Amino acid sequence: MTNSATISDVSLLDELKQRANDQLLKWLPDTSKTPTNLHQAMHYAVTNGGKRLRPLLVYATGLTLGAKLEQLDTAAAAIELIHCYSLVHDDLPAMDDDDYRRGQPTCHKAFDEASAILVGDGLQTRAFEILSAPSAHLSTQQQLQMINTLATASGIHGMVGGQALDLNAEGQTISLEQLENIHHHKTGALLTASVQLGIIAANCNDEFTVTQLETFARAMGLAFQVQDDILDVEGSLEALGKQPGADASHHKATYPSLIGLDKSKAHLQRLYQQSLNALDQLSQDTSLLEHLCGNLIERTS
Ligand code: GRG
Repeated sequence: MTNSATISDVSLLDELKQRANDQLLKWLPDTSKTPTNLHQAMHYAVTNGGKRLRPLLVYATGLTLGAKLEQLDTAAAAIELIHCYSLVHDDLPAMDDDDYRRGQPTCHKAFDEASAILVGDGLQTRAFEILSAPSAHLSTQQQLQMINTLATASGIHGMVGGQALDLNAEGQTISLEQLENIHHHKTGALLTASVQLGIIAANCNDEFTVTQLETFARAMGLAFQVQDDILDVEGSLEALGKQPGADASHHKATYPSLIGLDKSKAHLQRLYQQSLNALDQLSQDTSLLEHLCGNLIERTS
């Protein structure tokens, strides 16, 4: 493993988060080179905190299946670049119009709107640039599969499509089924892609293993969103790094608004169990993925 931690050691997650941060710094543009304002804004949008959940899922899945860290590095960085771009664009006045993200002014507040749009564009294209660059650790077939997986999950069939559904639903009465569909696209697709990137890096073609991991990812992705909705009701400004109550003020349908807080919490526990059950079926040591999933359910930010 990285230093001394083994796959069942919780401290490995801290080491992997550090590795993800190092990778991101490696691929971000030089802030002393022109256009310096764009490069500085890109740094700001990526290095302003963040749990690095998606890179951690890439590393944890890959390591569980026997991949080497070097085979996971570009995928881990690329998916976080996509996630950071989505947050910058989501915070823009034309979308959620948020002033704070990760406890600091949003990118368009710290810089300006035009810069924030370009930051998102620059981060997104950089993700595919690094995934497609010549690699000493991945075959071209693996690279192509990774690019296809990330593009599909982040584009119209995934996150971008989900964001459109979400914007269309503002102020509307929607069913629980419609809400789940929005979340599977808007946030679930990228979380599932994180697991799929780890599977590709490990060259795992075992159908049963892939199905169980995708079942895990789907349940965990939804659990992540239910927890996000609960935090928007019960979370604090300090822990969240943004104002709670944003969903209600945007008249957004959420789990608490549709089924109430208690039922939302019970639903979260059910989804957590489903994700653990899927991992339980696997012959590999899945303790790293279990730790990560547990952290996610208990998160306060
Ligand atoms: C603008 C195309 C486009 C898409 C935006 C994901 C998304 C789509 C918007 C984010 C809106 C939001 C707050 C959704 C709730 C779930 C979520 C993605 C929370 C933020 O992710 P974390 O908790 O963030 O992983 P950190 O800051 O830890 O990286």
